[in-house]
Amino acid sequence: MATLQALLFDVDGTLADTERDGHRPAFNMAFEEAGLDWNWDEALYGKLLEVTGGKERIKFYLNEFNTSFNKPDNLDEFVKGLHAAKTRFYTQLMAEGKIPLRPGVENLINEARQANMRMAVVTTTTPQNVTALLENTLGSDSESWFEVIAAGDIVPAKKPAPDIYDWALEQMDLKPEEAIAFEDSSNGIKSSAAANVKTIITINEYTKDDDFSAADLVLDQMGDESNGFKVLSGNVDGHSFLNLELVHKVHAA
Ligand code: XBP
Ligand code: MG
Repeated sequence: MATLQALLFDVDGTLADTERDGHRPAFNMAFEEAGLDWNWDEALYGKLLEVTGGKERIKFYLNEFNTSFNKPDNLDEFVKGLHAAKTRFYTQLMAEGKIPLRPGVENLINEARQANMRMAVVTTTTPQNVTALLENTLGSDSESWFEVIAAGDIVPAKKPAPDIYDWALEQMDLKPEEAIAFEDSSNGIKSSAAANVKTIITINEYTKDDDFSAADLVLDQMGDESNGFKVLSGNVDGHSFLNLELVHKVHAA
């Protein structure tokens, strides 16, 4: 059995509940600024989350939910412009500090740092968004705690493709069995599982009904001493919140 050497963190939905109150309003602000009457409400956004990547999600919306919109000839450029505005609004929202980390995330990251455990971020979101979230939650130097930030268009095929995990592992010179992933969604676990990385899931409102049969552990949250997790599937060996010891046990199981 390989020794656990690295924790690979998804961002959106895993580190923080960024989708409903971060990405979604930022998309809507970009649409309004561009003079579009599009509005992604919470229910519609849940459907749009089927597709990862903001630019890809806008195109999915046009193809499936707003088919009467008269698409410009230079659709890619149009979408790119909208998405750049969305990133600007999203990073502003993060700077306002409105989105906290999920319970237990900060403790686990601190524990991992103390243990010299290697860490990386593996996400489909834009790199600036990762920086904005980390700096405004864990502190200005926190991005440097992560050896690799695998994000956005760094690989053309986003999650659920395994490419972003493959890329991060290659950068870190690790085998899949030497790492463990933290994800929150079906697209996330499809990606980590296809890269053969064991995965711990913490669900959220948008992903609670997703298929997590490939997961090694499914929790409602990481939790901490005063606010434990609920176990949805898997063995926690008497633990009440996710600490590094339990992560090691899940990896070794
Ligand atoms: C995150 C995503 C991203 C964000 C938007 O998925 O699907 O598309 O919603 O990010 P995961 P951008 O948590 O699986 O990485 O607009 O920056 O693409
Ligand atoms: Mg996610």
